[in-house]
Amino acid sequence: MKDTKQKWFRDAKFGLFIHWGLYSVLAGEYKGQKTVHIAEWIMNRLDIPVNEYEKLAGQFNPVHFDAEAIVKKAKGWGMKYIVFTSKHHDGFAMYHSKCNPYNIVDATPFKRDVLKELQLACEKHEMRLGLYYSQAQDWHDPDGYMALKDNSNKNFQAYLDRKCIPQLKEILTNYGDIALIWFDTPMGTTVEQSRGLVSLVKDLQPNCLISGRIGNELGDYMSTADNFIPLLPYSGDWEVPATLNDTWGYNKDDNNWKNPDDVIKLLIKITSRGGNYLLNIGPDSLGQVPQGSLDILDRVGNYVNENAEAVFGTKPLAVPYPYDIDWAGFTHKPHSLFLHMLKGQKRTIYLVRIDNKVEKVTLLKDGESLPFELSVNCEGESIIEIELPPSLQERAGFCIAMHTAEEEPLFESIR
Ligand code: FHN
Repeated sequence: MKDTKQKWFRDAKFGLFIHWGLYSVLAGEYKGQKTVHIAEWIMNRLDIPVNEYEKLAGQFNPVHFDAEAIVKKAKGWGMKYIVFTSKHHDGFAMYHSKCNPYNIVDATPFKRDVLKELQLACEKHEMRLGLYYSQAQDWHDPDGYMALKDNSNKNFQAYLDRKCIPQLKEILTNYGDIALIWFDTPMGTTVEQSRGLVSLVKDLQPNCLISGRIGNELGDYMSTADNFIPLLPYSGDWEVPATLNDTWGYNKDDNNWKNPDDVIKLLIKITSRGGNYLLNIGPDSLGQVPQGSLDILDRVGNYVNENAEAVFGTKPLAVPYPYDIDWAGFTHKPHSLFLHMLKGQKRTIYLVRIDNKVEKVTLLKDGESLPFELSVNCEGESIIEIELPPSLQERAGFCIAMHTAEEEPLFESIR
């Protein structure tokens, strides 16, 4: 079990991932060829030579980038942290790196340190900032790993010494408090190399968390596979990185946006199993966040804000209930059991074999009391029946709070 020993991470539940880099210039298409894979992988998937890909820097001029607007949006959606790609697999630094000129300040006409802007905006709006850093894959450095290609002749340690370690020092020294470093795809990183990176991070910023994808079981918390939600609660600290369409980096042709109700459902599933949901946006080459993602996040943020009490700082249930039901999710805090209605129901809701003395049932968003009855059914099971008022029947996206005399919820199933 992974334990960050940091309450903020365990309570956070909801964060914003930002995948942004040179790949946004291509937006999924290079010389008339479209990538069918995630757009930030276009250099690898379409075998774009380094000296060709590098030229994108000369065209990267994201004049509409507005760090503060993004941070304010994230705050408004109820998110508690932001994770930004300081360097993705393509090797291009999205900050002013002094040890490598392949970066947004030295290599583009834009010349602005967007990470510095993000740091200042996060500080202003009290938002935690985490940094994604691709520690193993670097398609620009001749000795960085490149997935799906031959890496046998690479001197990976030379790349670590020459680029990865100096850049990590920069991002951990020049950008204020970094809440976490989001390492990714460790590939052939040895235990010793991973340990070296961990010590480097902790020496410079002892409170900075390290994602599970440092590899070699050395992370502070578990990162699930992309868009993967464990079926059952997982004790310890963990996070699901997830997309809102089918790519992380911007792809002009990907409009396969998730339904906001489904995203709410996923958020509650993750929260009810004890994890955090790190939801991605991929700004375009002008720095604009795609409208499709803004629309979804506005809707999700609405649910989160209306029901913040039942999302943040909550715990998963200690008692098992059927986690495969798709219309309800549960979270709890001492003396409160929260029932998230994820799909419309046109009937009375029953919690069965309930051993709680329920004192009050309310609609969380406005405190309206809902009628309920504690009784024993013909099978001799103690039940609570909650009658949905007509206005809530067949509706999804609301939360019912049950106030209980006991600290912990005690029931076996829901019908
Ligand atoms: O290869 C990356 C991918 O581009 C993206 O950054 C995701 C985010 O979790 N991580 C890797 C694949 O799992």
